[in-house]
Amino acid sequence: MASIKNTFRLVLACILISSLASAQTATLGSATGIYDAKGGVLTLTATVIYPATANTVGGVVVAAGGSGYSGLPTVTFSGGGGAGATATAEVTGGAVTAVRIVNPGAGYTSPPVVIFSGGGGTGVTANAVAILPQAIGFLVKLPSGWGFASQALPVGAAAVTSPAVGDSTLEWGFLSFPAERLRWTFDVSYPPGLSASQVVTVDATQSAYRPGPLSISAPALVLVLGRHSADSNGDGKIDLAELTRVIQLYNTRNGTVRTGRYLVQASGSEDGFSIDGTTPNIATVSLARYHTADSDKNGKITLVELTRVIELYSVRSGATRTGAYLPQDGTEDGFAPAP
Ligand SMILES: [Ca+2]
Ligand SMILES: [Ca+2]
Repeated sequence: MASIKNTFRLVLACILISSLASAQTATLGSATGIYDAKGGVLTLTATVIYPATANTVGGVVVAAGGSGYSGLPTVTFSGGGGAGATATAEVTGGAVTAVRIVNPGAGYTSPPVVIFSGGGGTGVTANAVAILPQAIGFLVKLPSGWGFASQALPVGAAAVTSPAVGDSTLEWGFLSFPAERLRWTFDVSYPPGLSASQVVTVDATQSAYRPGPLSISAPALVLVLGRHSADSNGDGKIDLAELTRVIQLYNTRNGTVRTGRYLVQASGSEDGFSIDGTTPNIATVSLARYHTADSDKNGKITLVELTRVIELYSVRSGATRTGAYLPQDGTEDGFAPAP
């Protein structure tokens, strides 16, 4: 019995070592990496990749060594839902004393049956130990004002814990999931009027496959403001027609006074805004969202703000005016010239 116990300990040690050494990742992605100043809904993708040892045969425990073995019996595996596992037997004193895994295989969802053939002896029995997934967690923290909207889980996955609509801390827990990796998408809503980069964080300690390494890498997802309000056609450049539209907003008058006032117009205008010729210059207004050019967000385009748009319009590449811009945190409008 002592040798069987030693073998069992050795197998457990091998399982532990291989689990700790294998990698897993928990990542959050966005197809575009950008959001819109108008507010809206973004689809994010969560992915958990399991350790290389998941769903493999991690070891074999010899239950009875048998007797009469003059050569090494051939070891094969049957069932268990997977394939590819191979192993060799060790014989001492006519009995099988150990089975060494050569290839752990893949896709096992339960321990396969261990079959011995040949070697001249009889009576050996052994049990395979499969390394099986147990649980997956995933925890995401959204920026202020963002909220969970909906999700689409893949076939073969069922969440026992899921976020509710409007949650800003999103937690998932899975007890069943496909082999190798779990990937799903979920939609989050975000408010209008944002300007700086938005950071969605993944809690690495909560976003992991168990059993698995104790710490994993789970980088934050940074989303940048994708489009200047003046860039009506969304090509990353301010052209003359787009600049002219901002000048039109700048020239808004209330009577004889130039106010530069504008209003949000959900549809029917090229930039989602319209001229406000009725609000007096001195009135204080609050809009549902603001034109990117209106960097102090007071509902009015001033000369300084118009000048900034002209600066972006005037960006050159060599001798050619391009009007190209890029998202840039820390500037008055969240953008910078892209020469
Ligand atoms: Ca444009
Ligand atoms: Ca303003």
